Amino acid sequence: MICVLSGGVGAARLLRALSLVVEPTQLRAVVNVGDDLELHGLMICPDLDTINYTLAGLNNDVTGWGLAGETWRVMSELAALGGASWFSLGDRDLATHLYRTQRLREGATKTDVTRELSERFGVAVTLLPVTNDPVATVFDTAIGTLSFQEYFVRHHHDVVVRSVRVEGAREARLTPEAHEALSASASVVIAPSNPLISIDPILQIGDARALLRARRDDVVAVSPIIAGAALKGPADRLLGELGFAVSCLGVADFYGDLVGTWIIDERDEEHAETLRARGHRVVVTTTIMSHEADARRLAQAVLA
Ligand code: FO1
Repeated sequence: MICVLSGGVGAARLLRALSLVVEPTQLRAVVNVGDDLELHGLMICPDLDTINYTLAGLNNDVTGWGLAGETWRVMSELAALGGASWFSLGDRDLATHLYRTQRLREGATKTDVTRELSERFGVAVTLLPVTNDPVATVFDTAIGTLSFQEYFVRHHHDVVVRSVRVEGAREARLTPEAHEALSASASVVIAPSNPLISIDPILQIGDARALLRARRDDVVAVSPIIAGAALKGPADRLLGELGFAVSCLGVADFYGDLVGTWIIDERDEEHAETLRARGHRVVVTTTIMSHEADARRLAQAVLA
C-alpha cells in the first residue's frame, strides 16, 4: 500500500499518474479538509471532490475544479435572487454536496460519505479525509482575517498573507483509517500540492507529523515549485510572503526532517546537490504531468 498526502489538483494528477503504474486499490490518499466550507447549508469538500472527479475521469478541465459538462442554472437563478454566488456550484456538482450533506445529517461521517461517493463514481483509490472533526484553514491578511475560500476564490489569492492557521487542528484527531494509512503503508508520498495550505493542514492533525518523522526514509515528496514558480495556485507567492525561498529548497526547508527523498524537476537540477548535502536522497525528473508518458515517468520515479 502507498499513502499519498493530498490537496487538490496536484494530488489528483499524481494519484492518476500512480494509477497508471500500480493497482489503484494499492493507493490510499489522506486528504486535506481545511478548505472545506459550509455554504447554502451544504457541506462542500473541494479537495476530496477534485480528487474523486479526476480519478473518475470526470473533472472539469476548463475550470480545474468541479465536473465536466457542467451547467450553471441554479447559480444564475441564485444570483438573480441576490443570493451568494461568488463560490460557483455547478448543477451536476450540487448533487454531490446535497448527497454529502444529507448523509452527514443522518449521522454518517465524512469518511463514510467519501467512501460512498468514490464507490458511486467507480474510483478504486481509497480517499480518506484526514479527520472527521471540524477544522478550518484561516488567513491573516493585509485586509483582515479570511476563510480559505474567501482568500482563494473571493479575493483570487491576491492579498498579502501574514500568517496561516488551522482552526480546530489542536483538538482534531486523525481518523483511524488515516492513522493506519500514515503508519502502515509501505511508503508515504507528499503530493505536489501547496505545502502551506494543503499539506500542512494534514500534518497539523494529531500525530501525523510525528508518524512521518519516525519513518522519514519511507517519505517521498514531489516539489510543487518548478523553476521558482507553482504550476497553479498561490504556493510560490505564499512561500515568499511567509519567509521561505521560492524554490524547491524553500519547500524542503518548510517540510524539514519529514522527507527522506525529494523528487525535483529537471529545471531545478542545480538544487540537487544542496538537498543531498542536507541528507536527502534526490531524484531529478519531469514533474509536470501534462502528457501520459511524463506522468508515467514521474509515477515510476516516485515508486522507485
Ligand atoms: N475555485 C474557484 O476559483 N472559483 C469557484 O467558484 C470555485 C468553486 C468550487 C466549487 C466546488 C469545488 O469543489 C471547488 C471549487 N473551486 C472554485 C476550487 C477550490 O476553491 C480550490 O481549488 C480548492 O479549495 C483549493 O484546493
